[in-house]
Amino acid sequence: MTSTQQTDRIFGALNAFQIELPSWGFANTGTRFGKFLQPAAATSTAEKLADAGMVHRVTGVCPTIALHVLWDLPNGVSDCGEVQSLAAKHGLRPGSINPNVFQDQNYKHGSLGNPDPAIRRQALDHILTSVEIQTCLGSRDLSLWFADGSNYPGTQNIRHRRQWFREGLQATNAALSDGQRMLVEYKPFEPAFYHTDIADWGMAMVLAREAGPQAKVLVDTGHHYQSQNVEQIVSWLLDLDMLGGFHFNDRRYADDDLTMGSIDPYQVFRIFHEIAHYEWETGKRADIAYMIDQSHNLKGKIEAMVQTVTTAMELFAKAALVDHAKLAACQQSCSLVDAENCLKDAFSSDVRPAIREWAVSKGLPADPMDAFRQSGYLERITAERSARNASAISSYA
Ligand code: RM4
Ligand code: MN
Ligand code: MN
Repeated sequence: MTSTQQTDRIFGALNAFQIELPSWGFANTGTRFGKFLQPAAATSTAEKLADAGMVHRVTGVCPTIALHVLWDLPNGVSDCGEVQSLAAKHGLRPGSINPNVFQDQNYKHGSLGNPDPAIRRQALDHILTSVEIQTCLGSRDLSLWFADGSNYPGTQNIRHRRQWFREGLQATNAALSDGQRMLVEYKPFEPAFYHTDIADWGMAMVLAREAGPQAKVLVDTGHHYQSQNVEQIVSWLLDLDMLGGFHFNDRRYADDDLTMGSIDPYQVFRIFHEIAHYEWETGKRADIAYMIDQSHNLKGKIEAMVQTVTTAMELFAKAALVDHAKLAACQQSCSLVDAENCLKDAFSSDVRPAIREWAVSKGLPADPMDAFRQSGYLERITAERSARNASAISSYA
């Protein structure tokens, strides 16, 4: 491939690439041992939207922001107008809507999987309110993550809980309008440490299929056991038309919420490659929501997000460089070294110059991190927010 062909491919890939920012990635977060406070962290929904708008301005590929209902729209539907206008003010659109059925004290033993029908109803009502929010904000996706599970063997009826989940998710799918989707996320453990009701992609897929045609699976890259082959899951879900979206972050041990590609960028490349190869082979466009779900608590919030988006663009661009025809032929003839090298050649290409050219051609800064640092934004918000952040609660005790 000539370098002009490479540049063309990278431009084509980036023209079609968008990745959604999480509102919660701009606020103070921590671990279960405590929160680490940053002087510039966002302290309100308005500030989260402003920060996300800044990331979009310097990168150009983050036009939507994921919202967590309880944290960003605490008054439910009546907050929609304000959120909508704040998003517009910062050049954004509301993205996926994330119900919160894990924080209320009632959810100690679960939400949709709780043995108490009144608590299951409370959870479903919140989810249905979230669908109303989704409708009034014009969001396409409802993004569902459940903390449900149990901590000790024998303490819950796993089959009954599965059936309650099926009922709740069916009711959710029934409430969706045409064009809306619901994405079912899975996670093997934490906060539940014995069994989690939706523990892996198979359980998520069965429940999504039972729920109805608008339900798909959401793959959070941090929600797998050690050494799981995530791109194989991606390939299966693509083939089954059940892949709805991603939550990107990186992990070394478990759900570490580290910045995307910081530990294993080759894995993200392999995921993007499987999607690109599927699109090349089928001629179909994979209808996938790419989202970031990170809670980097040591890196500066906005810098980490700019770094993440830049990493995502680079890995997506690299995946666009794979020679699919050559790879398909090598796979067919079992030419192992040559097939693998199709991936390695693309992965080792330096795509940064072409990405800079692409950015400039769109009127974007060639270097997003530099543009952010030169903008004075961080100094301004640090001055505005540091007093508020200093008095925030950092201990969970
Ligand atoms: C979970 C999961 C969800 C996110 C919550 C806050 O681990 O990844 O997607 O909404 O964290
Ligand atoms: Mn997630
Ligand atoms: Mn997670």
